[in-house]
Amino acid sequence: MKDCKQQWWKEAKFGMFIHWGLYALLAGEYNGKKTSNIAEWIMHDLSIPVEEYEKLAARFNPTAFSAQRIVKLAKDTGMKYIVITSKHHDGFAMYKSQCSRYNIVDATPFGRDPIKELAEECEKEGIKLCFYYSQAQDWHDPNGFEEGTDNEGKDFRKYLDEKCIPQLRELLTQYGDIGLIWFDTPMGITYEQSKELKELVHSIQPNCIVSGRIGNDLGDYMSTGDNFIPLLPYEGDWEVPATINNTWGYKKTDLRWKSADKLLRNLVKIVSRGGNYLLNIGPDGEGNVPEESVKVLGQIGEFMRLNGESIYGAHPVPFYPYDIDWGYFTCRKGKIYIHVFDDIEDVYILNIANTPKRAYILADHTPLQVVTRTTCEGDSSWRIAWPEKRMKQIDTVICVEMEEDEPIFEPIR
Ligand code: FHN
Repeated sequence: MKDCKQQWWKEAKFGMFIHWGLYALLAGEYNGKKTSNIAEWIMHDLSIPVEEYEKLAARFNPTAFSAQRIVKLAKDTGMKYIVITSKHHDGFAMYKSQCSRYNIVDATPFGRDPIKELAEECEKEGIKLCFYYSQAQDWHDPNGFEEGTDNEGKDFRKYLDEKCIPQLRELLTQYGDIGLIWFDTPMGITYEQSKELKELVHSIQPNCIVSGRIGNDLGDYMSTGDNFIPLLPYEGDWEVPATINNTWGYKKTDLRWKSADKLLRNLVKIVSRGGNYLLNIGPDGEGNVPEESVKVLGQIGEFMRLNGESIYGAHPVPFYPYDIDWGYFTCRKGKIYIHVFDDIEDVYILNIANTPKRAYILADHTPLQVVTRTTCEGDSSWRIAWPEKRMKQIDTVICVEMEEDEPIFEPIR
């Protein structure tokens, strides 16, 4: 069972992923050819030669980028940490790197270090800054791995020593306290190499978490597959990395934006099963966050402002109802939160033997009556009726308070 040992991460529950790099300029299309895959893979998928892809740097001038706006967006959405691509598989560093001039400060007309700007803003706003770093795949470095190609004959050790390790050192020493390093696609990395990277991170910043995809099951927590939400609670610490449409990097033709309803259901579903939700935005080549993502995140933010208590630091309930079709449950000591997404007449909860002290709608504290009932077979239930008028919400959260020390339990059968 994974235990990342960092209380901030266990309580945060909701983070912002940012995929941003040179690929944002292409927005899914190169020389008239469109990629059918996720946009940040365009170099690989359309076999763009390194010397050609490199030329993008000379055109990359995302002057609309604003660390202040992005951090505010994360904060207003109720997200507690930001994980940004410091180097994705294309090998381009989105920060000032001393060990490779292939970086946003030295190779572009932009000349600014967005990671430094984000670090300053995150520090000011109390958001944890974290870095995505592609440790194994590097399509720019001749010795970095590339999926789907024969990596035979590459000197991966040389890549580790001359790029990966020095860059990780830079990231861990140039930008203050870092919440976590989000490693990805470990491919053929050996157990010893994953261990070496993990030890490197912890030797520089002992409290910095290492993501599940460092490889060889050495992560401090478990990352599920992209957009994969487990059916039942997993033990220990885990996180779902997820897209807001169907790509990570900006792709102008991908307009399949998930609705606020869908994203909120995902968040609540994940928290009700014990995980964290890392939801992505993909700024465009000018540094703008697509309007559609800003809009849905705004709606989630509204929910979080009124109902955050049912999410941050909340746990799964230790009893059955993962498969009710109208909503989900989260809890903390002395409180159960019933998340009602569908339009149901009244809320009927079976197989719960606690005695509620009081119940109310979390968003506006409207009191609710809970009728408890125990049959002669020993089945206990709660029935909660709605008030005559209620605020329209995607997820109406009912908070039921019980005795602080009373565990949540099923009736004896
Ligand atoms: O290949 C990457 C992909 O581009 C993206 O970064 C996602 C995020 O989880 N991780 C890999 C695929 O799982």
